[in-house]
Amino acid sequence: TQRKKLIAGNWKMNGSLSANQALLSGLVGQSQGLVADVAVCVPFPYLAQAQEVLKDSAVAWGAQTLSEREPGACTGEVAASMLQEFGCRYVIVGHSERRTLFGESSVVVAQKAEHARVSGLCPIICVGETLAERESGATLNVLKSQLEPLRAGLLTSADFVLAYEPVWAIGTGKTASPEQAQEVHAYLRNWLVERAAAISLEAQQRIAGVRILYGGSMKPANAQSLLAQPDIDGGLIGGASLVLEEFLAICRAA
Ligand code: 3PY
Repeated sequence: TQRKKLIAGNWKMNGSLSANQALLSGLVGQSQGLVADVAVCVPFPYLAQAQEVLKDSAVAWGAQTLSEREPGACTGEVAASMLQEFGCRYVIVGHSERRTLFGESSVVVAQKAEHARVSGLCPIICVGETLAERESGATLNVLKSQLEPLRAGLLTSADFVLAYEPVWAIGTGKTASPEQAQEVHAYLRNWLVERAAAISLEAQQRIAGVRILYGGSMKPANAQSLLAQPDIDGGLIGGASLVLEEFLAICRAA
């Protein structure tokens, strides 16, 4: 299966109206001719701005989390249907910062992904191990337990993206080597195929199209070697997505 690569920026809690304007319009101006799909995941208050600037371009946009609950009495939360109204294509769920700083469990992450799916959004589901887990040889078991709660409906739809983000490589400047990343990506792909096969033949066939991104300090200097791996279908880009030239360089490497 040929999978089109996806480069998605994760702005995290960064940006301002004026800085975003420059970054987004620069992207629109310079993203012609890119082979990969490109997206930016911005803070909630900037979704309208992203929609306005990107609406006639090939660049998609999305959010960085959403509520696992139905709309209603839930102060401070944002529902999938609201993201959909702002034209979001993607929404990140279960980034390690959400898991560690806000206590999101894998069960909650799976609920969020399900809400996204039901509203027609494509969740970018993040998984990854800590340094201690890697060093104790627990990496694959940790990933498996993070994937386990994902619902059959989501797996059958195959309208989701997985992102492998080793926690020890997030915001640390450390990157998994292409071989380390490929090993994990191959495991994740295999998990998806086996799980989908247990659901239905249709699910098994569709799951081959699901993209698995690498995230964790991907930058122009290491993008090419990571993206050359057979099971790395793109990147979820932190810091480098805030710098137009760096983000574009990664997009061009894909
Ligand atoms: C990083 O690049 O550090 C990220 O966390 C991307 O999501």
